[in-house]
Amino acid sequence: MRPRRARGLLTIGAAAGLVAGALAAMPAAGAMAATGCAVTYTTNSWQGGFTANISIKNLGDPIKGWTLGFTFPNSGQKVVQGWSATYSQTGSAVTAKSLDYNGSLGTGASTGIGFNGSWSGSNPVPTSFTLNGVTCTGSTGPTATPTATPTVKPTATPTATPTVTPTATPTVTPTATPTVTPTATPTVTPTSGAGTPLGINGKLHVCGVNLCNQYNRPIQLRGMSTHGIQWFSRCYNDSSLNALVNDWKADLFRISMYVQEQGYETNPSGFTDMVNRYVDMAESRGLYSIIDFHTLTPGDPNYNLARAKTFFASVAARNAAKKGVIYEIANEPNGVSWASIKSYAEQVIPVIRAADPDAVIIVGTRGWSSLGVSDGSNESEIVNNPVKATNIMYAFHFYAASHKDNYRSTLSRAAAKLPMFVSEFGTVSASGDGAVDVASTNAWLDLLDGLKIGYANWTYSDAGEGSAAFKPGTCSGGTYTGTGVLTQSGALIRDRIRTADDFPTS
Ligand code: IDC
Repeated sequence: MRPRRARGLLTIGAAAGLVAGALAAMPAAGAMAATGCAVTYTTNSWQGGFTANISIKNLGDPIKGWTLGFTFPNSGQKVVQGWSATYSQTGSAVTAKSLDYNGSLGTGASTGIGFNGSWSGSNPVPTSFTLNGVTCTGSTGPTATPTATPTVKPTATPTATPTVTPTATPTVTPTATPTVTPTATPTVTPTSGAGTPLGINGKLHVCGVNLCNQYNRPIQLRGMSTHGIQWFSRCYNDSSLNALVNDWKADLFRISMYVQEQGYETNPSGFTDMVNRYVDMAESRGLYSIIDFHTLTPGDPNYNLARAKTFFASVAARNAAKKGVIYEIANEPNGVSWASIKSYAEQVIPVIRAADPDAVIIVGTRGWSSLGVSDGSNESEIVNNPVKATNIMYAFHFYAASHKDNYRSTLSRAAAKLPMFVSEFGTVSASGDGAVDVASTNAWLDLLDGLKIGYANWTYSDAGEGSAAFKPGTCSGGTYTGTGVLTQSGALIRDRIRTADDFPTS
C-alpha cells in the first residue's frame, strides 16, 4: 500500500472516535473500535469514459477487511472494470470490497484502488463515501485540490518559465495552489521545445533504410509501449509520462490500442479520444508517439479494414500538424499471407496520406511481425514485393527468450534493404510472461543500436507478467520513478534506454 500524493478532486475524512461516555455504556464484550476514514477520488475523463483512482485512508483502529461504498451522482455512470478491489454496482450505488492482500489497514494506513468507468450525460464526481458503513465526513485537507498538475511542467532550466503556464489548465485556477509550483519542481519535465527528442529531431522521414531527423541524418528512437489501453489506462497519466521522459529519458511512447478484446470495436469514439489524449501527453513532453492499431486476433488485418479506415482518417486528420506522430497500421498480422497484408496496407495508407501526407507509417509483417520467420518465411517476400508507398517502414517484433539467432540474422539482412522498426519487443518469451532472458535481450539491443533501429518495449505497465516494467500495484500507487517500482525487465530496459542519445543536430 502506498499513500497517494494529493492530486484528487476531493479529500473527505473524519476521525470518528468514540466519547468516553459511549465507551462506558458499552456491554462488557469489549470496547467499540474507533472508526474514521479519508477518501481521495481522482478522475481522468474523456467522452463516454473515465478512470477513477481512489485512495482510502483508515483513521480509526486497525481493520481487517473493508468495504468502500459510494453513490454515483448520475445514473449513467457505470463501473466497467476495477482493480485492487471487488466491485459491485446496484443502480448508482457502488461497493468495492478489499482483496486478501490489501484488506488489513492499520491506523493511518492508506491503500489505492481504481476502476475504468463509462458515463453518459455528465460525469460528476461522487462526494460521499463510507468505509465499513461509516461515513467519511469532514475534511483532512483542502476540500478541493487541483484536479491535475499543469499538463506541461517547467522546462529543464528551473529559471525558465513554463511553455504552458498553469492558466492553460482550465480545471485548475492559477490561484488554487497547484500541488507543484513552477519553481519547486526539481524533477523537471522537458517540454517539446529545445533539448527534447522531439525538439531536437523535429519532423521525421524515412531516408533509405533509416529513420531520419530534420537534418536528414539517421536516428534511433528508444522507448516504451503501453499495454492494452483498454485495461491499463491507470498507468498512463502525468506522473508516469513524466517518469518516462525524466527518469527513463525515453524518446518514444507507443500507444497500443487493441481493436478486439474489449478495445476499439467496443467504443470507437471513446478509444479514438483516448489515443489522442495520450498523443498530446507525449507531445507536450517532447516524446514521439506511435499510434498502434493493435490487431492481434483475428490475425488477418483485413478483418478490421473498415475500422482501420475510420480510425486512421480520424486520428490522421486530428494530428496532421504534429511533428511527432508515427502511425502503425496493423500490430501483428498472423495466419495471413504477405499479399493480404500488402493489400490491406495499400488501402489504409492512402487514407492516412489524404489527411497527413508526410507522416511515417509502419506496416506489420507476416508471422506476428517477424518478417515471416515465425511462418517459415523470410524478408524476401517483402523485398520482392514491397508495399507501393513511400515514407513507410516495416515492423519487426521479437521476444528475447523465444526469438534468437535466426531471427537476429533475418533482421540484420532485412535492415540492409528495408526500413525496419522494432515497434514491439519483450525481454521474455512470446507469451509475454516468464523469465527475462538478459543475454538475448542485450544481444538484440546491441544489434538494434548498431543498426540505428528504433524500438519500443512491451510494456510500460504493472501487468502481473514478466514483460511488464513495473511491479504489480505500481500504477495504483502513483510513484513511477526510480528502480524500486521496477521488475527485472523494467530495470534492464530502463538502463538501456537511459543512456545518452546521440541525435545529430546539423
Ligand atoms: C499480450 C499481453 C497479455 C494479453 C495478451 C492478449 O502481454 O497480457 O493477455 O497479449 O491480449 C505480442 C502482442 C501483444 C502480446 C505480447 C505478449 O503484440 O499483444 O501481449 N506479444 O504475448 N506479440 C508477441 C508477444
